[in-house]
Amino acid sequence: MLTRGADRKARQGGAWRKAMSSLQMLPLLLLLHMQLSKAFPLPPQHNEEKNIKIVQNYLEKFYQLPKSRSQSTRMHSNSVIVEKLKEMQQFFGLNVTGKPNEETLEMMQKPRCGVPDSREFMLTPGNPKWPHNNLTYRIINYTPQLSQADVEAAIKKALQVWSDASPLKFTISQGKADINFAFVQRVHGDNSPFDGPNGILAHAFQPGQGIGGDVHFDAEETWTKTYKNYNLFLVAAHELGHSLGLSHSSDPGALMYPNYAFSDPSTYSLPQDDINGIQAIYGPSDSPVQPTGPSTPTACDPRLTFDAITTLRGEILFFKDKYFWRRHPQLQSVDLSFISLFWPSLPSGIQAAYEDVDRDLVFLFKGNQYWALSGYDIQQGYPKDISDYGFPSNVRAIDAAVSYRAKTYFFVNDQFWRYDNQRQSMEPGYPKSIASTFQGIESRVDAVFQQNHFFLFFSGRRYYAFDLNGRRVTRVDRSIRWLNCR
Ligand code: 01S
Ligand code: CA
Ligand code: ZN
Ligand code: ZN
Repeated sequence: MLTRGADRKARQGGAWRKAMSSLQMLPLLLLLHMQLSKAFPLPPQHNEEKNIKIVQNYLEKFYQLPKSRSQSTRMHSNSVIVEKLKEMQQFFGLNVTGKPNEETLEMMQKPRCGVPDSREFMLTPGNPKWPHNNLTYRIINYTPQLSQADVEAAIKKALQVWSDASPLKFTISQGKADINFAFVQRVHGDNSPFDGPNGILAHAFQPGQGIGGDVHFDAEETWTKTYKNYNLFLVAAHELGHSLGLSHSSDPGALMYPNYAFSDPSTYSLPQDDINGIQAIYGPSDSPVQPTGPSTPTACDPRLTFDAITTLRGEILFFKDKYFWRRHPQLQSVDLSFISLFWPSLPSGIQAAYEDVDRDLVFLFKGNQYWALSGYDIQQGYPKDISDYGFPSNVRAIDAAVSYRAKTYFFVNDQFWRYDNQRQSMEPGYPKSIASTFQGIESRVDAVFQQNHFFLFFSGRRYYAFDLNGRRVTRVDRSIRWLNCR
């Protein structure tokens, strides 16, 4: 077994080095093609193409490999693919080769990882569960990076996430306990060594005797109680899902989704998919009101509305809760991503956004606060207060904003303000009624952005294309059209 693995590793390593030295400049497509040929010695042509697609799609979906449609954009740099592959192999405990070899392809094709539309929780194989609802826990040791009180608070809060959604109760114990929490590193006696900073952050054992239910945190990670990587509460909550009998979910918004994503602990609410999962094992909560949680938005849900929309250097960003969709202008492809993945310190629920093309900045608004982004970097000194723009103090939040020809339009209820970007002041004579200037825009605006000589207003399930030259609405259609839905 060991020899075979090592042998295979050496063989493929050789092939890879050869490929690297002679084909440095070849596009990814060809390299992948060659590697896949190595993994499958005699595959028919269509099989190779299929495998390339599998790798491509998998890495795009789960490892943020930039999406590609055309030949030219498919040529990601080699090192990006290799790194993404390594990350994936690391994650699944495969040989970390950076190559799409047999076991990697196999793993990519397992339904729990790859099926795009089975967005659901998974029970652990064999459906293990605790035979009683009163569980005990114990914290074996601590990390020097947080105070003991902070570690205890993080774990207590993580336990509460699950007890609030189920009939389970957790009690701390000084002696023997069902669930033991420990910070350990590298080889630590359970045949699943940790890997130093990043990669695997923690693991947990399914319900059972002895080590069953126990949670191990990689002691070499930086553990925090903030948005900085990695928030102990969020990881502990994920691990506890495993301790209670849940496997990874394919819903990208679920706590049990394999990848770490930051979410503000102070407003944390267990996602609906995880609630469904824990209740499938232990039944509903004892409390009279059943908990509900946020559901991951689906692009083509006809009820979908947007929080805010802006362009950003040619892309269009559609904000919704803790997510945003990114639409590429030429490819017209749309991906869902987390706000926190791009901007860890931003809140969810952005209410308005606009791009100042002249300053190459994007501004995001929530309540009375706003942030400036340069590309994907938040500028120093933010958030600031919207009173900077000259809003009266009764304006507490902005519904929508858009900038065009050095003026910025802010929409609040049925009125709008106009701000002069150069003079940096609100223009006199505002607010005005939206309907008087933008005829055909009758209701409150959720979001607006500019494209060519149009303002695209979004209100509920519809959008309105307002022609700035003709000063009238020239098209009304369903909002989700922008996400390539019918
Ligand atoms: N633990 O539960 C995990 O999912 C491991 C990988 C397993 C293959 C052991 C892990 O540390 N995954 C990373 C992680 O961030 C990616 N897990 C915690 C989380 O909050 N998703
Ligand atoms: Ca690690
Ligand atoms: Zn362990
Ligand atoms: Zn996990």
